[in-house]
Parts: sequence; structure tokens; C-alpha cells
Amino acid sequence: MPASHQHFLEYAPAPESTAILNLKKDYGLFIDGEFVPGHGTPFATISPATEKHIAQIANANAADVDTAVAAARRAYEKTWSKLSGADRGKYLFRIARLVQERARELAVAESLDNGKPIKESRDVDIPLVAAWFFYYAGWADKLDYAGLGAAPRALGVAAQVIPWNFPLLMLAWKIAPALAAGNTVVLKPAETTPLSALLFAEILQQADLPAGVVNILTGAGDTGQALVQHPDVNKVAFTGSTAVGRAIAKSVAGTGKKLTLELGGKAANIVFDDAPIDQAVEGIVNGIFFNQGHVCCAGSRLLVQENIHEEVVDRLKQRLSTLRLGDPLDKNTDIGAINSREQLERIRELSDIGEAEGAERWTADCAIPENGFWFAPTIFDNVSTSSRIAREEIFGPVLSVLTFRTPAEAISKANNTPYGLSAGIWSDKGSKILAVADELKAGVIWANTFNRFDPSSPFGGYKESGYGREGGRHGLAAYLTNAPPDREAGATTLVPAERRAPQGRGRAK
Ligand code: TAP
Repeated sequence: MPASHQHFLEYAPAPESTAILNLKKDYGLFIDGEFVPGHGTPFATISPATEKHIAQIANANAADVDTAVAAARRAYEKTWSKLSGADRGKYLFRIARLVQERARELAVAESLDNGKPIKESRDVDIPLVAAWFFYYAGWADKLDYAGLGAAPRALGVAAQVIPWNFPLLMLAWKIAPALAAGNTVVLKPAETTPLSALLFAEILQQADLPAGVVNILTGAGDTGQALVQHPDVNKVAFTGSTAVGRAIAKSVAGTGKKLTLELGGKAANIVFDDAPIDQAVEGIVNGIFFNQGHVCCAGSRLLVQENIHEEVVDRLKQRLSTLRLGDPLDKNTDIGAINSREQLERIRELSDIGEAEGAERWTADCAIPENGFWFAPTIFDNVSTSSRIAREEIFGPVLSVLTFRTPAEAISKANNTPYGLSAGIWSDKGSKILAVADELKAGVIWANTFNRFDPSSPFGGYKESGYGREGGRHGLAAYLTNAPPDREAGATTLVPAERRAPQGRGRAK
């Protein structure tokens, strides 16, 4: 045992059992309510913590994308757009309850496939997935009151492509508002984390969701590309890297498809000298080491006021030395596995660049398991604003520390980034928090907390972090239009016939 660990209590292993999982050896594509074989070359999904095989996954080629989009179109025209909002809401409530019933199983599957600690998938991801479906279930029959005009209409078929960092939660962020607003969906999960989306497809069967309303296509980037470029989709929703987001924006330009992009970030977490330091240290840890730092809104740049810099960094190092890295299925684990070998290489490469550029590197002293993909919590101190580790998204458990003297300097450093997704402010003084928040160019700003998510709160970015908002009433706007039907082919009114104003009659009765 390293000397620095000797004064801490050791934890006995507390592994969550995988017995609850009832996985198939092979998974097909979920099209038109059924699992069907794919026509691309199947691939394996593995556990990033052990590199062990989990299941064989079908790969959707362009023909499969065609079939899925056609199924979604049929379901839109024949079933989903004919249902009242209240009836769509009933399906969403049913899905939410089934997610709750199967929560433990979903959490275990998510941690196995993604590498995130079970306490995060169990206590954060899956409860939020259920919350998202409950929240949007409530909106389904109230769209007239969403502030988007009196009778907003669905767009039609939504193509949705999601990343690997919060596989099931990103699915919920995409599918729940789309269905509530009356659209049908074809969704592609990330290549490295398809498992929870496939279990979700089983939940849709259990919920008796009409066939074709949600279709799930597993595959890699090519599948995603074929899906977003398909001529019969009306809406594209993407979460992932800025590079792919930019390519999608180009391919969608001029097609009339509605587009929302939720891309990367390089958030500033600003700590003033009047902040409650203990809380701030916890918030910094949660900000960048939650989910191994695979978080688009992660607080990856710590901006700390110069006079408390040393104290904060010392306390951070002490705190990081107590974090337990290892088996994601162990209930005591704080830091799980990096999601893939490619991502690990990216983190290593940028960290080496940080060191070469002159920043001071510190790494928590923890044992790294032999197999799997791991990166110990790392801090870079004395980082300059021009350094690549202060500008580029590392998407790993790596914190860059910069200092400031005045609020004006903090604001200008925080905004000195091509991104604008989130930020954090730590101060005892409410007026200072509000004044600084007003000047920050970021879609989400947390005060004396970090990485808090709620389905009623809109989330999204500025600049290279993308456009459009997910969550809340704003999240509905991405899936609705109030343009007259002749302007948007495919979009159908959602107002039940009996509630539409009769032609040629005045308002007064
Ligand atoms: P991306 O390539 O952007 O992956 C996101 C999703 O898009 C995945 O489902 C991916 O499929 C799919 N995709 C890839 N190429 C596509 C294309 N040309 N058209 C349509 N869809 C496509 O991200 P990544 O390579 O996994 O990660 C790279 C970097 O992106 C990370 O290091 C991180 O900095 C950033 N990132 C940001 C976020 C968020 S939440 N902002 C999430 C993930 C990654 P495959 O998975 O099958 O390739």
C-alpha cells in the first residue's frame, strides 16, 4: 500500500452482481417493432474495464437505414400522428415506469458497456432517464401551452445520433421530447455503447408502443451519416464532437431539415476567494471527475482566484488521493474505466502535449488495473490560456488550473474559448454570482454547484458548442413547427379534430 494511503480505511470489494442481466448473445436492429438482422458486418461490444466480449451487435448499412426510415414514416402517418396528445402521453408514462422497474438492470448494463461507476449509473443516469420520460409525458397533451403558437405541429421523422458518454440518458433526451411532440424516431447509439439502447428497445415492446414509432439502428459513423443524410427525415438531432457536428450541419444545409447540435465544451469553473472552499473542492471534483470527465459540460478549466490558488490545489490533491479507481460494477468505485482505447489514446496525447507545453502535471497515486482502459485523475497547474489543454476538449479526467485576480479577468478568461456550453461560479456573494453570470457566454451556468441536470431546465450551447436547446419547454421547440402545413411537407397538425376551430365561424358563440 502506498504510504499516502495508509491513514484511509480500506474498502472491501462490493461488486454489483451481473446476474440480473439477461443478455442475448446477438442483437439485431430494432425496426418496425422487431429485432431484425442487419446487412452490415456485425461488431462486438466489449467491457472497457476488462476488454471482455459482452455481445455481438448488428451493423446497419444504408439499406437498413432506408427500411427504418420507411417504418418511421409509416408509423408517423398511420398511427402516431393520429393519436391525441393524451394518448401519446400514456405511452411515455408507461415507458418511464418500465425504466423505473428495470432500473437496476439498466444501470448494470450501462456500467458494464460504458465503464462508468455503478453508483453513477444507478443514482444519476437511470433516475434521470425516467425523469425525462415522466417530464415529457406531461407535455404531450399541453403543446398548445408551450409558447410555440396555438396549434404547433410535429415535424415528422426525426433522425437522432448520440454519443457514448451517457448512452441511455442521451437517448432519453432525444426520444422523450420527439415522441411527446408527435414525431417518430430513428436513433443510432454510439458504436461502443449500444447495449442500453437495445434493452430500451425491449422496454418499448413491453410498453406496446406502436411498431415503427421508435427504431434503433446500431452501427458506426457510416450508419450515422446515412441516417442524417436520408432524404425522408424531417429533423436531425446530434450530440457528439464538434468535427462531426460541423460535417452534419454542412450535409443538412439547404435540405429543409430542422437541425439541433449539442457539441463539445471547455467549461470554466470559477472559484472566488470568498467561496466556501470545502464545497468548491467537492464541486470541482464533481465537475471534472464525474463520469471520468467524459462530459460535454465538464468543468475542465478551473479558474481560481490567485490568493487561494495554493490552498485550493492542495485540498484538491488531498481529495483526489481518496478517490477509488477500478471496477465500475463495484459500489465503492468513484472513477471507472475510460470508454475506449481510442479515447484513452486521445487523453494521453493531449496530456503529454500539456506537459510538453510547460504545465505542471500531478497524477493521483492509484493502482491501475492490468486489463481495460484507465487514466488516473490528473491536474495540470500553471496552465497558460494559449495552451492546448486550456483550449481543446480532452474529454477525460484531466483538470487544467488557471488563475485570475479580478472578476473582469475571470470573465475574460472564461469566455476565451471557442466553446460556450456551461460554466460554474463559486462565491458567497449572490450579487457577484449574478453579475459574473450575466457576462459569461455559456448556455448553462451553475452557481455553487456543478453538473446538475433536470428535465425542466433547457441545456445547450453557444459558438462551437452547437445550437438548439434540449430539456424543458425549449426542448419541445426542436421537434415542433407552427408554420402552415403547406410550407412544411410531412408535418401534420396534432390538434385533435374536435378541438380545431370550425371553418367559417367566428370566435363568439
Ligand atoms: P463522434 O464521432 O462525434 O460520435 C458521436 C456520434 O456520432 C456517434 O454515435 C458516432 O458513431 C456518430 N458519428 C460519427 N461520425 C458520424 C458522421 N459522419 N455522421 C453522423 N454520425 C456520425 O465522437 P467520438 O469520436 O466518439 O468522440 C470524439 C471526441 O468528441 C471526444 O474525444 C470528445 O472530445 C468529443 N465528444 C463530445 C461529446 C459531447 S456530449 N459533446 C460526446 C462524445 C464525444 P460511432 O460512435 O459509431 O463512431
